[in-house]
Amino acid sequence: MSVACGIVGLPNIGKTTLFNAATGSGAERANYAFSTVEPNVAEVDVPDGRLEVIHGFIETDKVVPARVRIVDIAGLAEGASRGEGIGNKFLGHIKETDALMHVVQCFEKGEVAREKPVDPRGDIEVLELELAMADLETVARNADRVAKKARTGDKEAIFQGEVFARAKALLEEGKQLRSEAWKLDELEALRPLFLLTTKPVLYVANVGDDGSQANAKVVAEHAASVVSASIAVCGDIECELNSMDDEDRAMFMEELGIAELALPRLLQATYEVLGLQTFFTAGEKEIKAWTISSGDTGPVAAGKIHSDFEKGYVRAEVYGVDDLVDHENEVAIRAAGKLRIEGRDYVLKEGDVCHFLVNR
Ligand SMILES: Nc1nc2c(ncn2[C@@H]2O[C@H](COP(=O)(O)OP(=O)(O)O)[C@@H](O)[C@H]2O)c(=O)[nH]1
Ligand SMILES: [Mg+2]
Repeated sequence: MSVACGIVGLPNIGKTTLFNAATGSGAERANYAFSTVEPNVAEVDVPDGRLEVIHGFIETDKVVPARVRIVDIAGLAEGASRGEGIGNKFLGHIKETDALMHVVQCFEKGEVAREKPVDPRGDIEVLELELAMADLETVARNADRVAKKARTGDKEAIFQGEVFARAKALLEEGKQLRSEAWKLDELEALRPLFLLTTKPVLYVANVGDDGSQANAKVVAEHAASVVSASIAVCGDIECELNSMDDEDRAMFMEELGIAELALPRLLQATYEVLGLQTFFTAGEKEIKAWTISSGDTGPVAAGKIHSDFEKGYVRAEVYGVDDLVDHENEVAIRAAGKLRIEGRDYVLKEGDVCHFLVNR
């Protein structure tokens, strides 16, 4: 199952525009393969130049990038958590995602006029309060459930009750649970609740063509203050660039001083906030990018390919993409002593190319 990322934010601030820009929906898009699962769900290839570098040296039938699922979550207006309007239905969609992209309006002149001046910090607060209130409802319901069991002396239920009580108190203050220090067993207790405010968040400052640098700075400062990441993107320009052919796009990007499209940066930042990294397998059938968590060991990585591989893992032969560039093929890498043999405890490095040897 690929990593899933939910786009959240107040209404009319460019969520759907960003979704379209990122997924190529509504435009002919040759650069990034995507498939629309539902109107608001798309799977996008994670652009990774290293795949083509590897392909430059190793013949293969197909090149398979990693994929990220992006969900455009509408309906999160102020009051959504109280079930006003269509909010609650959409809160359900966010639960299934691994991370949130919180889009914040930084552009000054939208087509939909705002009642108040653009206020990134205020907007972030309003939306995060909605997320906290939605979580509060979930936590309170579950606290009632485990309280009954705790009265029978059930140790697990007693522990869960304590964790839920602490979460409830924090949410009542409007706090985001991800900002709290939780122990591993406490996180385990919270995990089945799929709480929104525990998900890692990437703040996306939607800056528009007027620059809006001051507003973007406010978003960046907020992100830094809560130890999260932020990124500035111009949603509507990206969307327009997406509808062009390669030649026009290159010309406009040069004219506008845009060095690269936002999607690779967005996905890279998402990987970072999620603590994810990539490893590759390369053979004559396919060259493929796989997603793992930072700190994952050889057996865990092998288990991504086939669940049996985790238990059957014997060792891995590992090299870096740079080694391939230097030596041009695996035989030469081995001859140069650069092919590493790694056991069960090996912690993968970003961009490792691996052959796993497994007992089946
Ligand atoms: N000026 C400007 N307008 C934008 C930008 N991104 C979105 N908009 C406008 O904001 C309005 C709402 O956009 P939409 O993506 O539908 O917002 P959503 O409700 O958050 O999904 C549309 O009229 C867009 O044209 C931007 O980067 N700059
Ligand atoms: Mg929308």
